[in-house]
Amino acid sequence: MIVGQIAKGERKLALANLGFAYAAFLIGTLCGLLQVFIRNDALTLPGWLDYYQVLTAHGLLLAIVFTTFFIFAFFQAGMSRTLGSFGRKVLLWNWIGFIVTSLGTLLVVTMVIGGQASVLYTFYAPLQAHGLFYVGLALFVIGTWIQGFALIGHYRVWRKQHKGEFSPLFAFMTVATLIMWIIACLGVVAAVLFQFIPWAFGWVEGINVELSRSLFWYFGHPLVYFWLLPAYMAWYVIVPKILGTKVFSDSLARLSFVLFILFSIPVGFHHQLTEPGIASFWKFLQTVLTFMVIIPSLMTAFSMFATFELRGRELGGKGLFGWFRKLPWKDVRFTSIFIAMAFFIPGGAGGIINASFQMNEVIHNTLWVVGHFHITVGTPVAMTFFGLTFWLIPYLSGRRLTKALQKLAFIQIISWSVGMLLMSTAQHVLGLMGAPRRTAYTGYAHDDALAWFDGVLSNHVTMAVGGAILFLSASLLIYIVIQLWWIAPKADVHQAETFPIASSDVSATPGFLENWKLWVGIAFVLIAIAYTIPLADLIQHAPPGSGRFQTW
Ligand code: HAS
Repeated sequence: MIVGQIAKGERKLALANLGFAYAAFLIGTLCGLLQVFIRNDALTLPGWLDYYQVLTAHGLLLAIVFTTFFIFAFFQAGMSRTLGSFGRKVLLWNWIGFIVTSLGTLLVVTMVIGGQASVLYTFYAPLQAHGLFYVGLALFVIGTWIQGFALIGHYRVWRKQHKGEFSPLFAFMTVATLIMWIIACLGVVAAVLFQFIPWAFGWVEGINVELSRSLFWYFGHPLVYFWLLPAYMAWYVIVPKILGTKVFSDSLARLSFVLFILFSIPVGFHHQLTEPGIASFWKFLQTVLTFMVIIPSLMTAFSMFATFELRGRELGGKGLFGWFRKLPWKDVRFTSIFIAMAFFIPGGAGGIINASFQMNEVIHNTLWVVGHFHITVGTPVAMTFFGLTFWLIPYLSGRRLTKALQKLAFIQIISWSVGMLLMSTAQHVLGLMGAPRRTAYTGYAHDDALAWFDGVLSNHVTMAVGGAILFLSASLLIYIVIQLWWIAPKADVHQAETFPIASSDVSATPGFLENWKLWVGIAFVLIAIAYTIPLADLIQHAPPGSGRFQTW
């Protein structure tokens, strides 16, 4: 086996996850293309296909399926690379988890395509999907838990064999992300098992709508960090290696992940600031905690700037910004991720606006929010995953990113950036003017409303042009993936792609950062403070449960 390569079992497993991820990506982006044209009034769907069906498929396939399968591929390959080969048991449980996750996904997608579940990815009650849609969701989560626990098991074995040592940064970050994911899913599992399934199968008559939404958002906000943290792992651990340097600060990196475990969960009410049934005090408390979860992202930004500047100066960059020119711009593995980071500056600033109580009144339920998530999950996260794809697939398939493919990769990331810039800017501006989200184009009969769409950027055409460029870019990416997987030339020993992991100096890292019991304990205390009373209120003072609505 080539040095730094991982065992065949893990390679197959990671590739299986990637295959699922990119199949979902292709269908999901096609749904996105349909949507922008429908909203632009340029396309009318045939009677058997509904706008909300397409929107549900788009959100689920891209935000949930593409991300989750990609993340597990990255974790499995990286854990095997940094902690050593999986034992038989770990590998088997990972496969079982993968199969359960896939079965759940197929069930969910079948229900959506069959027109039984046009409830969007937030599946808000009282919209009601077929019971099997919720069963599929439960299987999906259980499958990820199985894979997650198998990876944590691998880490535990390593720690037993390496008493007193810090785990490699990649493994530490994987475990932190999985811990957050497992705690976060408790909310959605409770809602699906105890509320949605009994209600959808007709075992109980009504559903407590506000409770189900609160349990969803208990999960829904950390969900966005489940997407973000693997991207941060690439920024902290992979990017410095590509630059030829080490991690800026091991303790800063570990602390930022610990802060995500603590503060990413007790903040879900910032998605419900306009909803009744939750007292203002609890909304305020969770808004304050939301501002706490911004801190680890600011620490990450600081760490990235420091890495770039220090390395650029080492390479001879002079003056205030001379270091900038010394960065490896011709390497698509770096440039893709840099662009991803740059998009997160307005993306993160938008998040801070959303979280600000009064400003949320202006943007809530408007296209602004759609713009926001396209420049958070849709670019910083997705484009980091593209950047990883350019070396991860060759690493797993034993092929090479040739010069010609690298050129195509550049076209792909640039077209994605242009498409996203056009589309998300139009969405932000239209949202500020009041254009609603989660609706098909309604014709906007009123003159004042029609005037929103006269601006250069504030019109649905810009959005549609952006969406079309994005779809072309997505198709190009699929072409590159196919090439790297099956067609590009095989790499010999000298050309073989490596899994780039930067070295990280742990000499000043305090031991308590790897004390999981401490962090999980504090996380549960914060969750109890933020959620016990408001959830108890929602249960105790519940209105009569709502009946079922199917609007499609
Ligand atoms: Fe958000 C709604 C608040 C981050 C995703 N968010 C959403 C929804 C999604 C989403 C999907 O408070 C819609 C949900 C739905 O369907 O209803 N969001 C925040 C806050 C943050 C935040 C405070 N969101 C994200 C991330 C997401 C994501 C990350 C996906 C991955 N969000 C909200 C709120 C709502 C919301 C409200 C509800 C709105 C409503 O009313 O419906 C923070 O985590 C952001 C902190 C980030 C920063 C940026 C740091 C910058 C970095 C880059 C450094 C760059 C470098 C490159 C080094 C402070 C790390 C240098 C380059 C140069 C060119 C110089």
